[in-house]
Amino acid sequence: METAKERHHVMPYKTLIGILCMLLILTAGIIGISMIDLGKLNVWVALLIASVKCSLTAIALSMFYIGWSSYIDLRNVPPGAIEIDVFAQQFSWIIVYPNDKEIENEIVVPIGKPIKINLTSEDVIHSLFIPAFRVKVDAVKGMSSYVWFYPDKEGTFMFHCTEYCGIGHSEMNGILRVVPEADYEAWLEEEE
Ligand SMILES: [Cu+2]
Repeated sequence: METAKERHHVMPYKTLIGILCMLLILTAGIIGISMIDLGKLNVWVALLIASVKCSLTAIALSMFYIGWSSYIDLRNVPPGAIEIDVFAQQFSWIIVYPNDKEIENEIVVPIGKPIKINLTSEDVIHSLFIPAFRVKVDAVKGMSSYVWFYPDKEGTFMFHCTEYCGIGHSEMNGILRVVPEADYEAWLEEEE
């Protein structure tokens, strides 16, 4: 799997896509105007048709651009993210930290650092949902997925499995604690 750093290099493409969209709008406008037979149409009607064409093209491309750039933001993990491995299983979450500390159903993260969660499943399909940070991703056996979020508020939040995975599904919940960095470091070194 490519690293967070490699993925981050996709960011300049947003600018490239913006420029391409502008060029496409311009081209569409020029083609639109050149296709109109000015001899048969009043010039103002011709300009109106051309501008409507340009506007529709611009709206469609803007919608695409907004959707695409939002998607890229969701998928590009900022550099320096703390990587935490999460293994979903019937019916709990195994969390493995960068120092190999392993714990069940509890994610502890420092405030103000991007967090990347690498996710997979040990059995059936599960889905990790952290409503407080608006992220949700499926966990599939034999497949590695990921999601990232930025914990910008301290506190205790819930996370849940949101893919029906069997009789204990509704109990497949955990606690996410966002703490000051010093507390996180101390917690990481604690024996469970
Ligand atoms: Cu589940």
